[in-house]
Amino acid sequence: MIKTNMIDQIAYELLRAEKRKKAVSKFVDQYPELDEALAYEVQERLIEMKCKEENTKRIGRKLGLTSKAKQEMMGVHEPSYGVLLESMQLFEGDKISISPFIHPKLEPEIAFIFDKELKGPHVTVADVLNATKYIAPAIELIDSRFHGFSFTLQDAVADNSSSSRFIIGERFYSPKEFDLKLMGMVFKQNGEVVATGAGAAVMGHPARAIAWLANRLYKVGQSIQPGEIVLSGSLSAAIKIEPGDHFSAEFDGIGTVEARFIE
Ligand code: OOG
Ligand code: MG
Repeated sequence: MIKTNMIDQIAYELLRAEKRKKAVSKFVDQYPELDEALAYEVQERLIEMKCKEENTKRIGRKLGLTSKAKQEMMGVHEPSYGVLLESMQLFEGDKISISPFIHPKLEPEIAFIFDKELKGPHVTVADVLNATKYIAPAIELIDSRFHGFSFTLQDAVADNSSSSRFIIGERFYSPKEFDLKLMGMVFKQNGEVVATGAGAAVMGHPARAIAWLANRLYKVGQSIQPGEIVLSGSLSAAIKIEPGDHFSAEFDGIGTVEARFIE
């Protein structure tokens, strides 16, 4: 198949899977030529299609597969990134219906909000902290469009790194007040602890994941823009959501973000 046809076809099938709530099989078997670079082209095409269809716009990025726990769970050895759209943002206090999703899971994350451009190729942890206006506690709802969350890195990249929705807690702090690698986190489902973690779970330091992103984006002529939100990756394994669930992710020093789900 001609390259552009393949890109359009995969992007179309992923968008249809999301809209119809019907998971698809991974694409690498059908398209062995789908390498990481092409997968990011699919992601770009998918995002253009979603922006049109949902009349929305880009507001940031997300990192995926940044923790050892997540990489082992998914059998991959490097992180991925995706795009956050305005239509994906939910707010604390919303009663979130799980009916639009295929098999939603939640992840506790630290969000970074930038007020300076962050441009590779040699971005460091210190550069990330200098460009960050605020950090905030966050929750990401992931919902892979692949059956049973079964995919290779290329499939997940094409699928915008399983992104679906996110919530940024309404407390904002300067990252300079904290040692983010030592920041502890307790994740509760209906009052019971289901996961714990520390910032260091994310590539040794959450800002290191952001530096990886900036340096990776440089290779495709892009950068992190002032005003953008970046989710730095889950501090623990993702937890499956059931209707009626109440989740809280409490971070040392920056407080708690909560999410409530209905049928
Ligand atoms: C890929 C996305 C993982 C994270 O924070 O690690 C992710 C997946 O596990 O489906 O968002
Ligand atoms: Mg995530």
